[in-house]
Amino acid sequence: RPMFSQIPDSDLPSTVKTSFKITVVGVGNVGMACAQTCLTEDLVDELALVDIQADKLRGEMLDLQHAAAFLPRVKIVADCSYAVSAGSDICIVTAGARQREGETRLSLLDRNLSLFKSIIPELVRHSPDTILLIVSNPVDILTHLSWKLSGLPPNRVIGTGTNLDSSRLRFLIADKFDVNAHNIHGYMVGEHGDSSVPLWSSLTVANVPVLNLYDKNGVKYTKETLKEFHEAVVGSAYQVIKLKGYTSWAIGYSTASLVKSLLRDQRRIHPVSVRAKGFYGIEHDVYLSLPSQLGRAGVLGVANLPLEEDEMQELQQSAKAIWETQNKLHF
Ligand code: 6V0
Repeated sequence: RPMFSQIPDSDLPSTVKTSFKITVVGVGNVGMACAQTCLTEDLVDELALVDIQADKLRGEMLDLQHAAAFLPRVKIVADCSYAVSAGSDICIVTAGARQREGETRLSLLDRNLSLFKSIIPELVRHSPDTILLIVSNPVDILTHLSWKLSGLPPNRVIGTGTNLDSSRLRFLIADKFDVNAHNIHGYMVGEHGDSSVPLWSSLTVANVPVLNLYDKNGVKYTKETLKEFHEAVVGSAYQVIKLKGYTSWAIGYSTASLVKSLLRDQRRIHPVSVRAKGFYGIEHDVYLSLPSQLGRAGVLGVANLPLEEDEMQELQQSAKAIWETQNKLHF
């Protein structure tokens, strides 16, 4: 079978741009971490910020502008009106109610639903060629909703999904083996959060399958013994929220890494939330994370990894869990 399956209806930009604009909607902890990381990584030429809190918005804009002497030259603008976002190559949406201590991502949904109805059509009206990158939770359902509301082809509506969960997993495994996380290759797929699926069968440490390795006591790693890593990943957002009230830095870096792959046409594979119907035997019309190749046109394809039977079943379960919640909504 081919390495990649193409996203249906994908469109390619006809011109090559060298100057990029991004918009960040929501200048809370997450939005500002995304904005700051994109600036630090020199990914944009113009940054627009949008929020409903006019004072906070202006304060954040000024604070970033005052870093001009330490950053590459970037035009930074902000307004409550979406006109300020016109001509964006990527719109990052972080607006929304924040997850409260102990609150599941899915229970956030109701609070974020009506908000998106006011945000997404406005973004697309001012930037018809944009790629939408959704961060707000529950990210998979809100990305699906954004796709519906936007009228854009599915390859241009992407959720940050398990890009962050996968980084958390790689960090924990790297820590265990005392190696650089870049030497850990592996993905978590499915729902961002509670029903996420770690693909242990393809996770490698310096190219050696983790399931071939032994721990310090000479005990071979198995899917069973690796379970604690998955549990730690699922619990890590709750843990950080309990400790500091919100999560921000890791999602900021995670989002900037996606922006880089998209704007710079890097064609790297990221586990991000894409329209999953038709891939890996998924029949439900849901967005969830699959290893996806990202480039200037958005999602270029979905990598066909060999999944073991139990992994495939868990992925189907994750799709079903999202579908059941999504079905209760009236879009
Ligand atoms: P926050 O600090 O409360 O910021 C939210 C911002 O959104 C505030 O500045 C609000 O004023 C603004 N806002 C609210 N309504 C609107 C609107 N209609 N239009 C424009 N702006 C609006 O929250 P925080 O930044 O901590 O989190 C934002 C979202 O990111 C939440 O939904 C989180 O659950 C989600 N996260 C998603 C992650 C992921 O991996 N996908 C990770 C972390 C947080």
